[in-house]
Amino acid sequence: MAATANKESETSGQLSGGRLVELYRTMVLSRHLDERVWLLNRQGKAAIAASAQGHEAAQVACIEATDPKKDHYLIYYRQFTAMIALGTEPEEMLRGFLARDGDPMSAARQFPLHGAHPRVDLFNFSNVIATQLPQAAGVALADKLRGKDAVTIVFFGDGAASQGDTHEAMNFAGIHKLPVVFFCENNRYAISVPLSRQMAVESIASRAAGYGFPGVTVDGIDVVAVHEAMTAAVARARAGEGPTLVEVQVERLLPHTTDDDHTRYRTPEDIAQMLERDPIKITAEMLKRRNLITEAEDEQIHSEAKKRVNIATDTVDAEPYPDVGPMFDHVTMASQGRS
Ligand SMILES: Cc1ncc(C[n+]2csc(CCOP(=O)(O)OP(=O)(O)O)c2C)c(N)n1
Ligand SMILES: [Mg+2]
Repeated sequence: MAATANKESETSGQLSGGRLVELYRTMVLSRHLDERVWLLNRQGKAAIAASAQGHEAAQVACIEATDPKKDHYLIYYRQFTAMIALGTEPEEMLRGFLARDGDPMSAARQFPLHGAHPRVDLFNFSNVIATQLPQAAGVALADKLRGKDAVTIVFFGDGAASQGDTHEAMNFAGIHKLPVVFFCENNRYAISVPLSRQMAVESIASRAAGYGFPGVTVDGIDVVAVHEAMTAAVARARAGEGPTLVEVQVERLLPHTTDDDHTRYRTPEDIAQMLERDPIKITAEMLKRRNLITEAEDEQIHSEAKKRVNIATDTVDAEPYPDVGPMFDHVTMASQGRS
């Protein structure tokens, strides 16, 4: 084992060296768990998955800038890393993918990872894109009316940015100066549709001007930059100054879902360039350059994550499927006595 690096004591923005390493640890756990889910899909055990590979740095830095004890989070289907950063255990994630009874989000009755997770304050969400944005404006309005010290963070993609719901939510939030941060993970694709076919403007952030609040574009593979932008946006919302649109430029390293093949619509050059922007690789290099971890410590972080994922997989794989009996519990038709 190589010698322990001479730790850098300086902070990056408000992030200490120690916190940066912890964020990287979460990113690596997310990556290994995400890879495992894709393997489980190929084994016929997990029905479908959308990956956060390429979005890890942005998500972990976003959550780090918030206060999970006070704030609210409305996610969509690609927030695998954010869910872990908020305290969702690997077993809980896998129970959804492997349709086990103990799935905390929907008791295995929905798409994997869909539903609500009250313990980590995740709202129920829809697979219908952009529906979470007006809901987030509503949550922020309720907090404002009640005088609560809470910020709502709503996650959405570049494709969702073109939906009417997004306009309505931002317009309303701008008018009422709501304590909400619109966090757009721009991976340049909405399934197979590239950004150039989704919008005629340079950036998603530029649209914020039309709603009367600031918009910023940040490199989403840079943990420090995303954290800084989110810290400013959250502070603005907490101070009663209103919303901010934070657009993070990320890469979708894998196809849209396990059902997709992106080599049918992305060029080999596009794929090669995107792979250069893998946030795990970039963050590891940054931590080593700053003497925050050694090569051996990096290997250890990876092996601990793999071990954690193996334990979670073995545990959940041995658990029972839900009984058929309560299948219609909580379903309106059944409760109305109709079959
Ligand atoms: C209203 C609506 N239209 C179409 C779809 C089908 N659909 C599912 S995901 C998706 C792409 C979303 O892209 P983006 O918002 O960029 O998020 P990403 O998957 O890239 O993270 C589409 C069009 C949907 N779920 N809901
Ligand atoms: Mg997208």
